[in-house]
Amino acid sequence: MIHTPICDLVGIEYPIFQGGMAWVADGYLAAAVSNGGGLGIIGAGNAPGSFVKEQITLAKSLTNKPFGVNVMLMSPFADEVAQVLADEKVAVVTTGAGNPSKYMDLWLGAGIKVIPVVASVSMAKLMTRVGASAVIAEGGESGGHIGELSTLPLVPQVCDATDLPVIAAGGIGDGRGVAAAFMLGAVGVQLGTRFLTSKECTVHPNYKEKVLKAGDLGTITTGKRLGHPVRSLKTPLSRALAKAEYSQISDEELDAMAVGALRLAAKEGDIQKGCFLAGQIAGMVNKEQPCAEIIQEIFTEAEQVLTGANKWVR
Ligand code: TUI
Repeated sequence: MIHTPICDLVGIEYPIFQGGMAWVADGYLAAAVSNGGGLGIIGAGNAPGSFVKEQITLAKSLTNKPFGVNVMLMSPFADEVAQVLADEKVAVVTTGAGNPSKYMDLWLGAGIKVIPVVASVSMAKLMTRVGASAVIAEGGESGGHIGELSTLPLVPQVCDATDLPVIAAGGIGDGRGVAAAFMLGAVGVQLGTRFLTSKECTVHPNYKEKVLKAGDLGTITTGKRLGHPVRSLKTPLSRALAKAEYSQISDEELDAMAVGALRLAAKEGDIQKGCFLAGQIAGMVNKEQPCAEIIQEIFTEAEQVLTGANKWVR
């Protein structure tokens, strides 16, 4: 059995978090992951505080286990969402796409464990200084907004830079990836894309189908010119965005091409105009499974891999 300090820190059975995917990770998915023994996480994305509060109420009605909420720091509603989380005293807050320092006093004062996503050593050091409980080191293999580094070089460098527990994310899709993360010094993992295709995930069926059918080269990164690179599935929209990036169109026009596209993918399943965020492990998932089964399967495999890890050593 794999048991690490992150299990005790947040009160979970298996050291696995479900990524707080914007427009995808609702209270229903978060509760299913928490009931399966991991840490379910509601994705606040660009939603207002009232929506996040509803999802917390839904999750609380479906599980007695701890769950978390991810704050997308580029959201125009980040301030009000931050206050809702303090009022609701959620067990864990994770953050993404920025620096959460200004909310630390509020959250720590409410007794919340704050676990920011970091994409660099400098951000890991800063989060250590401002009182984070752990950090999630997320490599650019992941879906959505990504940093510069890949998981393999990022995780050990973050582990060397902080005494906090480190959770690895980006490019982890099965037990082999989990075992690899532990080899790099992580004490937990966060998976997004693998849970997007779970039975309990309420995202539009077209989104799940596109992820399940994607191959190894099924994703593309766009948005670098605007300063926020994003990984998504290859679709008519993402191909058009990739092409437009090297054209003469203005930054404003480029930005406008993607407005509302995430909602169109997640809620309408719009194959033409939707933006289907997904990580590189999309090529590794080919069936819809219950969250509890995903967690069991991953840790059974990780244990086998770790037990036999010395098979080449003579
Ligand atoms: O946040 C994510 N993934 C996301 S957010 C999102 S919504 C969105 N949609 C379109 C454009 C932008 C966002 C979809 N996917 N992952 C966590 C993550 N955080 N990855 C990288 C970072 C990160 C980057 C820079 C964290 C901190 C950071 O600090 C920079 C600074 O100095 O503020």
